[in-house]
Amino acid sequence: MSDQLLNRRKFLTLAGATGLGLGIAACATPPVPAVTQAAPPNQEPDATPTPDQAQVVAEMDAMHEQGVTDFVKNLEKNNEIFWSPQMPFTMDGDTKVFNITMKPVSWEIQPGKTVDTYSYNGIIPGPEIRVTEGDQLRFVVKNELPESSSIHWHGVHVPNKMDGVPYVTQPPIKPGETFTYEFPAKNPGSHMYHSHHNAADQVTRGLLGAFVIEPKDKSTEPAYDSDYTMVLNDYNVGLTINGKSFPATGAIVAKKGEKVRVRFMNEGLQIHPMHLHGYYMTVFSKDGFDLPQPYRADVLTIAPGERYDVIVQADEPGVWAFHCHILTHAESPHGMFGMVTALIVNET
Ligand SMILES: [Cu+2]
Repeated sequence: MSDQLLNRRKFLTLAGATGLGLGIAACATPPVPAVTQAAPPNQEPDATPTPDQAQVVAEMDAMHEQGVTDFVKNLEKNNEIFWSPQMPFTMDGDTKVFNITMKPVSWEIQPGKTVDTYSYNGIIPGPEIRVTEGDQLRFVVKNELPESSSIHWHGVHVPNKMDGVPYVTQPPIKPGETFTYEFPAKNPGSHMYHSHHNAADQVTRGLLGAFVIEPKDKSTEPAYDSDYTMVLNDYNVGLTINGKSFPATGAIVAKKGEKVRVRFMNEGLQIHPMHLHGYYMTVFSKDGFDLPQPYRADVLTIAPGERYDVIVQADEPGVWAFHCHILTHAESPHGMFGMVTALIVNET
């Protein structure tokens, strides 16, 4: 995908051509100059800022600009980790064997903001599990955390004793212990895996990841050229997409005409209405089940635990903001932050 990445100059050209800077400025809350004296009737009050107010405006705008500049400057580097790698496996006969270690990690959410937290195999989200319907799967799960845990395969149809809920279907995996899960990949779709022990804390600390079962017969799905997963989170590691907060987020980079598939997954504690500027998303699947009738939306609200699959037909070149529309999750007087990314559509 790196050959699709914009270099900085191209991005800036696009940003200028598409009014990215103007769009962002328009989203900010401009400081309202104080009216010190009532204007005569039917006359506009004098909105000319005083020198002090102009200084405030300049400082606020500079902070907004800095965020976008950092996002652009680091986009290529950020994209290398923003889009989760797939979890490697080995074969034991016909069984795909995955090793998952639950362990502490020092995780950088954005430059200058690093948290000591939990992970699967050292990254947040954990590596994406991607298998094919009908595969036989084994997960060898080792606990190197200072507390017990378990893994629940959210949305995946498993035998009851593999469901990963301590004291309901298994004992907790205590520190230092290993537990093995084994089941076939039965139902295709966009699913998740996460802790089901002290979950409000553990999941939002980073014990979460995507679990995609591709259908054996791909003709059952809409056509697409590229496939991106966005895991949303909002508590212990903050307002993040794929474990990162703007401007440390990456972006979808597409060629004009490309059909982009996006899989939204909410592992947080709040709803997140994800809004794509300039486009509509064709929503065709919820929780791994194809909808009887796809529908179009430019804001798609994803509740905790939900997954949605959409297709975006990338026809209009430019840099398009793509963010949670709870605005306290996306923009402050200091500029954009948190759950903000972009769809970047190149001419070629
Ligand atoms: Cu949100």
